[in-house]
Amino acid sequence: MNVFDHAKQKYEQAGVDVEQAMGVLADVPISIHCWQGDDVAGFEGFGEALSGGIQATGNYPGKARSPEELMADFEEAARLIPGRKRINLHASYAITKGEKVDRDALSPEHFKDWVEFARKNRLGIDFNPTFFSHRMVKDGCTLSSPDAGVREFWIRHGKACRRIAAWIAEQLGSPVLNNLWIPDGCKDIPADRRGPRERLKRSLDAIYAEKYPGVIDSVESKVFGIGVEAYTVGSSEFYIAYAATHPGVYPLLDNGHYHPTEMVSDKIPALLLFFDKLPLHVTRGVRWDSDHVVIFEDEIREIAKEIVRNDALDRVLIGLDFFDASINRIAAWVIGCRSMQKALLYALLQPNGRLKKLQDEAGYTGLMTLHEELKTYPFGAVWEAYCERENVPADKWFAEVERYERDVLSKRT
Ligand code: RNT
Ligand code: ZN
Repeated sequence: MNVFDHAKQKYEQAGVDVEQAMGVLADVPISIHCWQGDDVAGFEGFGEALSGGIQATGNYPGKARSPEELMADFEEAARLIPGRKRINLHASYAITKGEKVDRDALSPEHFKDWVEFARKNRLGIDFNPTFFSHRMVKDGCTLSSPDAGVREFWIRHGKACRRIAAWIAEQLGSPVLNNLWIPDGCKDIPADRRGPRERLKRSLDAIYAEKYPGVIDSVESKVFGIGVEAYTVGSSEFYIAYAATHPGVYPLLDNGHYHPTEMVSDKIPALLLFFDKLPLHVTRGVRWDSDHVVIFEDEIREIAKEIVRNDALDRVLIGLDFFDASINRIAAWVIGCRSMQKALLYALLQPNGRLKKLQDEAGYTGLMTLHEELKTYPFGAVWEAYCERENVPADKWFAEVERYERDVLSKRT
């Protein structure tokens, strides 16, 4: 008997339909962030350094320097990733063909090439206004700034991005998640925690005043950033309460944005009771950094399990968010995305009904036993078969990345 047949038999004995799990997985889109390809640099060419309390560390050679290079690199990664894919863009990746266009003047035409790229590669698109790496970030603040001129500039940017997102949705006939994250906060103890939040609330109301049917709006909270350690205006409570009181706006959970023992997997079922959609930034927090490459670890599996056992694969919008400049950037994309997909497959291969019944009947010894035994089930054989069916390499994809590095990346100087 080959390894896949053996694995199938083993899972079937546990009450799991392996074929069905593979079929479901093939239909789950993962939104892959464009910014892993160039260390969150973008194409504006104003010479601004990355700011806002986020950092891409490392200087691995070969990062993309133009739209053409970023698109080629993304296609290379996409060839090694099974299943459905979307591309997640930031406003700073506008393609302006040499023209200097400020953030508040961006319009759909600057994303025409991306729409064509998405069509050619059968991708959906998601979008993000860019509230960092810009001279109008004043004293670390944007939408919550005490300076009305600064707030107005960023409100115009926020509105411009929603118009762009609406246009993209219309072009592709697929809704666009438009996620807002701002870096606003203080390095040290603030004297006023309420004022900035009041101003942020008013700015958001202005940005979201218009309704756009194809746009799913979300607000992303954070606990701290580098240089913004003491106070974050857009905190978790602030945005969950804002979203709960503004239909059409959703709270986006980035699992790098909480205290180390606070788990996003636990927040997912809680919020699914109140929101019909729940967007995620899947990442990996390591000490102070919220953006390490996603790997197949416990919390990723737990997040995937919550999505699967709440029957929410069509309500949770899975996006990735990490940036590592110390390793091959294409490999980073491939590892991160495949790890998320592995976690989903792992979750789909759990006998979730049986496990739940054990909990409900207080069969905790049996529950722990089954949880632990399932960990050494032949999961790898199912993942391999899935990759083969999707026409991507099962485990030996790195040789192709090395070839691309030799032929393409190493020539970028
Ligand atoms: C920052 C947030 C945000 C960014 C991207 C580039 O802490 O996670 O999502 O990483 O928008
Ligand atoms: Zn994020």
